[in-house]
Amino acid sequence: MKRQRQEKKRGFLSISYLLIVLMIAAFTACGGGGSGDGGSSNNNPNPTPAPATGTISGSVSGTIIVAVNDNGDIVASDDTTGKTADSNGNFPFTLTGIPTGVNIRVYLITSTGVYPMYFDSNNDGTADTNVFSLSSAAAIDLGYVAITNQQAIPTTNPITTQGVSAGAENTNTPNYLVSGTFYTSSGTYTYTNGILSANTTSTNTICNTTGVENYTVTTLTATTMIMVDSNADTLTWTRPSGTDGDPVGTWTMTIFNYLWVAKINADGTFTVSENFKCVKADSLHTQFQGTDYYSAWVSVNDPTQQFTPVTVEGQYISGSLSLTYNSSEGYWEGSIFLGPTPPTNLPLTYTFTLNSNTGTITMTDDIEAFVVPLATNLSPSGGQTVSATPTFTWTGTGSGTGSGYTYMVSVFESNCTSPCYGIWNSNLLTTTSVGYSGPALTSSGAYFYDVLIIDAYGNASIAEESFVVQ
Ligand SMILES: [Ca+2]
Ligand SMILES: [Ca+2]
Repeated sequence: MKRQRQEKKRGFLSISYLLIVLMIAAFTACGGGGSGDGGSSNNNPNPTPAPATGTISGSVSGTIIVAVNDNGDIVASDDTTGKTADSNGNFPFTLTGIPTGVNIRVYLITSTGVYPMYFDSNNDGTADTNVFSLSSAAAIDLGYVAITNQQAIPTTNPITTQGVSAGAENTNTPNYLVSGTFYTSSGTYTYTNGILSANTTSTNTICNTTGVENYTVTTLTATTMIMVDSNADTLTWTRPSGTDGDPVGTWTMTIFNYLWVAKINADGTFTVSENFKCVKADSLHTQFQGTDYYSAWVSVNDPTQQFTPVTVEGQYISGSLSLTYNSSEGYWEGSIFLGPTPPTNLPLTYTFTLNSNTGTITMTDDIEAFVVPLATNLSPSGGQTVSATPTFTWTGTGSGTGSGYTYMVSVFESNCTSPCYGIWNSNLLTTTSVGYSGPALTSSGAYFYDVLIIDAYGNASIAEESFVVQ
């Protein structure tokens, strides 16, 4: 019984670490300047010319604007935060690098929701589709884009621009846009010798704090910026186009169900807008001696412990659950046992009450799904003796990851005492193997590791095995 509790506890800590990965991402306020270690194209004397791309511009009353392709991948974005309003009180936006020959959808994200841009494809006076494509490097000026009846309607129909044609309506909204509540952090940055140092001076998220965070930029090309934070977590940002080695631009990053838009400005300022929730209710599925355990893990990121107490109400909680502050990790946490089979009355909604000297904040998060499959055939296993740099392999959910699943591996010391924190976490993976690249493993040391299958919302299943280092 004790062993069982330990296993479950480790699992919770695994997922909490994953949360911390996300929390740290939320802090990511990039910086710029210009030295840069450059990308591979620096070494290419004859770079391939970039394909022709178009632009989309217009004005809005204040929002994030994203253009996505059929896969839901962001191809361009802008954020009016920090921009100067025109004489009508509206803010200009420009989406650059719009690929040609690709179906494009544009979304406006405001404090009240996410609005697809619709237009009239057949000139009958009624907007009927949200999809268009560019056959050439067109420059589309939409004029002012108004929100009407839950749609974003441009003053100028995009298909009146030569080289632009309408496509069939697509009513899918990318997962990372479903939460329309965005928070903004801003400040100043420097970018020197590959270190992006961001000083956040203002934030309206409940979980971020002001102050300096340093990121090591390992890749900075025209379209990709990869940075590693102080916890060795890797954050990958993309932009449609830009200057090799120069971080100035508008970057996006999606992790699970969340979107970050970082604007790195030439004047040394930055803004980061994100819809990541600082309160989380996620499901966990573990198994011990053939029995399944489903639970909810609830957490509130609160690095400065500005809140106390923090309580949660929701399904499978009698009355309210008072969360425990984890001072090592800087968040409140608690777990709720849901049973040996996943509840079917989804979503489960949990309401968090955060008390502080300045008042009470109420926020909610849902559990939308459960991850039923567990990784199997874990290797190494059963306390097997391995090298100090083992490769972990497992059988996942079939070809690829399917259903938006990704994998993550977390390693723990077997003799760690509660609370037991992981010593290494992989990045999110789509492969079914990964080499250990954490702190040196102790000779003759005994370790546990978890293989998590994680869905698009951050819910997870956890399989666990053990190994010993030679
Ligand atoms: Ca029409
Ligand atoms: Ca959730």
